[in-house]
Amino acid sequence: MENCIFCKIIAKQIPSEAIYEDEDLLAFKDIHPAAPVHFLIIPKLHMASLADAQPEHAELLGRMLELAPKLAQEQGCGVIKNADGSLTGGYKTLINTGPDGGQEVYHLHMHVMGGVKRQRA
Ligand code: DGP
Repeated sequence: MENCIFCKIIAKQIPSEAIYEDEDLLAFKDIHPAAPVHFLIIPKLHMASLADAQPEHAELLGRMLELAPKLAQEQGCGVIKNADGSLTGGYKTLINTGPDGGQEVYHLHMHVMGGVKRQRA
């Protein structure tokens, strides 16, 4: 998609710090991190926002959700089950959608943010 900054990142016309890539998805570090670990997962298919998702995109969206915990684990903020059964670690996943949702870049993306203790939203 012309003039889409994330399509340009996918096409390697703009550099990014990629942490994962396959034929359908790309994950790269956010340029303005809001947490010690902050990366974005995007589909290579240009879709402006979650509001444009159609039933045929269900598998792609599911793959984005499936990838988040794997990459969070690799990036050092995965959920850890302790010997006593308690949990530590973890991360926040966020999809800003539309102007009132705080979306700035109109290519669907999921934020994954971790590495800091947070209050519940
Ligand atoms: P959102 O408000 O959900 O649309 O957030 C867009 C995010 O994209 C924001 O946290 C900053 C990030 N971002 C914008 N431009 C670039 C870029 O050129 N490279 C990288 N790595 N991240 C970008």
